Amino acid sequence: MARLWYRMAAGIVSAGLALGVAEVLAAFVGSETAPVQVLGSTVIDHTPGGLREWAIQTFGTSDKMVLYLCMAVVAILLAAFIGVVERGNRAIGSSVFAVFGVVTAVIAVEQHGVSAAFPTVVGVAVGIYALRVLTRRVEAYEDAVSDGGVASVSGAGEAGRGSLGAGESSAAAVGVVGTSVSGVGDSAGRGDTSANRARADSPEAWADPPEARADAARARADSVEAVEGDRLTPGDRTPASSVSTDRPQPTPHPALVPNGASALRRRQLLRGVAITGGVALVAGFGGRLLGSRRADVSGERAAVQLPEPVGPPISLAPEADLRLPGLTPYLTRNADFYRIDTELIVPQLSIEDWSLRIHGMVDREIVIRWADLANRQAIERLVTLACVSNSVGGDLIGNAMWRGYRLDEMLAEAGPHPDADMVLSHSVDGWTASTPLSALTDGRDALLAVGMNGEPLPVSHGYPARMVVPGLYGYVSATKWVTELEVTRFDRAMAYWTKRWWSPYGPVKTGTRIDTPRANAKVSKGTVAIAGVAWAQHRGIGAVEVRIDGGPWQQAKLSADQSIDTWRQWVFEWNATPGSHTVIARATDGTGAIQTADRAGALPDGATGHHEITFTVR
Ligand SMILES: Nc1nc2c(c(=O)[nH]1)N[C@H]1C(S)=C(S)[C@@H](COP(=O)(O)O)O[C@H]1N2
Ligand SMILES: [Mo]
Repeated sequence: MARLWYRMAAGIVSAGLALGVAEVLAAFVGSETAPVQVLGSTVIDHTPGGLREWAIQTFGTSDKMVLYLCMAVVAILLAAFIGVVERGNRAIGSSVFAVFGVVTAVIAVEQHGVSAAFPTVVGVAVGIYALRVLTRRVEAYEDAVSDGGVASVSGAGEAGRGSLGAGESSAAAVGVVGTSVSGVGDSAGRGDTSANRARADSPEAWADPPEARADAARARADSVEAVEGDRLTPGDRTPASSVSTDRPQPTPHPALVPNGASALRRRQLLRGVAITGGVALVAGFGGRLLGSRRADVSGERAAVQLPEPVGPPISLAPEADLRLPGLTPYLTRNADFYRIDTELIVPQLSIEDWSLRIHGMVDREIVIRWADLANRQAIERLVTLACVSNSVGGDLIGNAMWRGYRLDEMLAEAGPHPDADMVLSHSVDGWTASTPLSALTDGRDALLAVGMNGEPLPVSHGYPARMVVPGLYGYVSATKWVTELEVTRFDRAMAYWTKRWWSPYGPVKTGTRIDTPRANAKVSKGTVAIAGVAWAQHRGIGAVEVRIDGGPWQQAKLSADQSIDTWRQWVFEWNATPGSHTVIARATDGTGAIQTADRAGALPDGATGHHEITFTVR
């Protein structure tokens, strides 16, 4: 059983080494070319909408962490399997390993071009080499264990020659024993010679890694030393019998006791596994660190000067935030803002490399560079951004102050054709969103945003530039790290999530969430503030009502109306009676439409239904 574990360990550390080496190379070629990223993004890209939905609902914004963990479990199982099926004389595991390498390399090339295969190819080659070496060590150990007794005896008795009679692959191990002992009887030099002969006679000798040979040589030297240190006299057969009993017994070299060969082989094997595993970890984490250091734009971001917005600065009415304990603040801090994207590694896009190309069905293609933005007028607007995957009562929604440039002005300069109806925005990594051209040109504050709450965009929220369009879910409008606006038509192009069964259109649905009391909370009797947020971006919120224990709908008090593009807080003060209570909330948007009670999941265009919680009053 233990031997199976050794093979598994050999497979796992070899695969780890492959990934580690690839990480180091990817630090130079591009972090997105590391096999972990290549495979991870492939998994994400092929995750059907429903499963993504489930993953986001279940794991929220830690969905990627979960993906990594799942991938790690699969990789470890696979690597263990590869280790178990690998044989010294039949490279079965290596072949499986190589197949995975080739597949990953091909995907990498498809994703990022020919050079993207480099980290995977080199990593897998190194990994296969490690697997071959370690497998031979496992087998040398196994043979030493099964032939151990015989080998020791024959080796001790017949010196190096004994090894010739021993099983093929145990020959090397026997050679070590024979040499040590023959070194006692004859000269160390002759012992070495016979050992070399034994090794040369054995096919295993050739398969033995240089390091193992060095180990064996060291073992020979050790044993000779040990023997001479103990003043063994020539002719003594076994060290044990020759040690005088009136002195403390030195520990004999493992190679000199029965089964010593297996102990030596085991040590070589474990050392090989430990070194390979260690190098894998250092390379993996070192490579990652190196990669992020090399590309990191956080220093550049800290030095970016945001443009001064024109017009009166946003004044937040004091009543825009009810400031109740447990109630979501009106403005979401950058650090608290939900993050949803398909990136495993956040793109590090320098302002030097950034540009926005507006092309497709336009009269003249235009390219806007970072420096060009200085000649444009910036504005600042409050906009609540929501994710289509937000479930009823979920927290994939946030409200920020965005600073940037009007997209309608930029589009007008390019001159969209009259028959165009969609803008397919592309991010630097190839993700796309389909936004109705009308939503970008109808006068709403659709922005190319560069600032969020007074700071340059955080890197994970799209630095240096992203789109923000009031009234639309993020997946059809809020492209982060945006580099291209392709003017086209809905019947000609499909965006990333539309290809995965989500709707091509994603207007935000009216929603309400009860923030306090929390579901299943226990509150003390007296006046309880039932409070939450409600949104209907670009239509505004007209009213919020609550219904307690199936009673009548009652009007909640709303926070000040800041903008039809942002959410509003609401509160209903209730004189709580002891017992268990159920509260439902619903919103009415600025057009007078009441939020539907029909329950629907997020796929394909956003969840509906009233948020309902139960709490206990004591
Ligand atoms: N490049 C890129 N932009 C993207 C996405 C993405 O996966 N890649 N996800 C979109 C989705 S689904 C949402 S809800 C918003 C979330 O923006 P945030 O992470 O800043 O909150 O970004 C949008 N922009
Ligand atoms: Mo989203």
